[in-house]
Amino acid sequence: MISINSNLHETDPDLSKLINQENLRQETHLELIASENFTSKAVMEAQGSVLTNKYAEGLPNKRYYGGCENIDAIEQIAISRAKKLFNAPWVNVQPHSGAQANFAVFLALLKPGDTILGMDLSHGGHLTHGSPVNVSGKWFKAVHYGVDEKTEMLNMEKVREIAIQSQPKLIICGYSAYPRTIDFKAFRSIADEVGAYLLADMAHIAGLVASGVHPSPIPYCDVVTTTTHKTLRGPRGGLILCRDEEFGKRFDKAVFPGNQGGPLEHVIAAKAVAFGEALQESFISYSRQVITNSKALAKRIQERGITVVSKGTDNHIVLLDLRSIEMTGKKADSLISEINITANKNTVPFDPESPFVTSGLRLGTAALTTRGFNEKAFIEIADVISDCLLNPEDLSTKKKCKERVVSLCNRFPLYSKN
Ligand code: DSN
Repeated sequence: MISINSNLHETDPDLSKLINQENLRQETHLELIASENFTSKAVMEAQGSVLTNKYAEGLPNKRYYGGCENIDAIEQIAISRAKKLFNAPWVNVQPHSGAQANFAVFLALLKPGDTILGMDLSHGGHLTHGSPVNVSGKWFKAVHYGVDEKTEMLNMEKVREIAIQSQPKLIICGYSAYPRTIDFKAFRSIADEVGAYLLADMAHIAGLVASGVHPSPIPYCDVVTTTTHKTLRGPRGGLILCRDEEFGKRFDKAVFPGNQGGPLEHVIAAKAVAFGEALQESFISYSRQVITNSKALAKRIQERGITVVSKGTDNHIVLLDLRSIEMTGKKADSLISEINITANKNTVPFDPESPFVTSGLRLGTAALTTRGFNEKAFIEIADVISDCLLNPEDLSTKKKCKERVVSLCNRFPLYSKN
């Protein structure tokens, strides 16, 4: 008989088997999706705890439910650690995701029909920054800036011109496929000039910001959103930060009751664990290594004759422009998946292909750096990817590439067995 004390493999063997298979997949594949990472066992332990049973609508010590004394202490730890980590006077740790954090900001600062200015999705922006298929593009008048066609980097004078022309109420910076440093100070000056609020969505670079290896948006932006699971290496979730405590209260209301009900306190506990880990010295070394690895990967791939967007990287992202080898992102994605490498096809700036086909492949170094991969290992990964993409029809190359991937995975095991 199944009881609440039964283990998953007794209650639901099918699901248990699939989780074990996914565990094996993660161990035996090279994870290069730029938005993914591997959390610690401690983070997963907190997330898989009894905290999942508890309702706690409201904020610490201001709840709509009884029995919240432990939850309050846990959420308060998450808040204090996030404040310390990002040097932010106000934070809300409750957003279920980055998309919901962004929506809470829109709810707090905008009315339907207002103009927002963000980066074009096809140039590296995010769905929630005004894409026509997202609520941000349906309910607001979304205007976009892109990167410069020649440098494939942001041209702040061009962003300024578009801002002056469109007079947005909110300017969004922070991206999903932009490999270069973001000049938050320049964005602030444009926002001031046109009287707009400034939002940084630092989801991709949050871990790098926490470690001080990328400039922080906090001093320059009215509000900052992030996910917690990318370079920050926490559980899947969102976070809102702000430099002004009074202003921050608007976002508290927009998260709850504006946009969410009961917070996921088990996830908030896991966020607290991750923030605690990110406050350690070792996390700074980790973030530095993420960038060292990324630069090594970009350099080697370019030496092998594959174009890298903007000719390099300053963060964890390396975006390949496969037009240089007359291949689509879709084909490249499928080729590397055959040799146990996981990444994603991605548009490149001014891409002639559709978002489903694309001309790019987005790679990221955060996850494998957690596994212990150093720049030497990343040079080997660059060679394996190049061999695979440059010889798409050669079965013997494919076989050798896969053997090298297996050997790399064995050399850098993911989770210990105990
Ligand atoms: N879809 C995520 C990414 O892969 O960058 C961002 O939300």
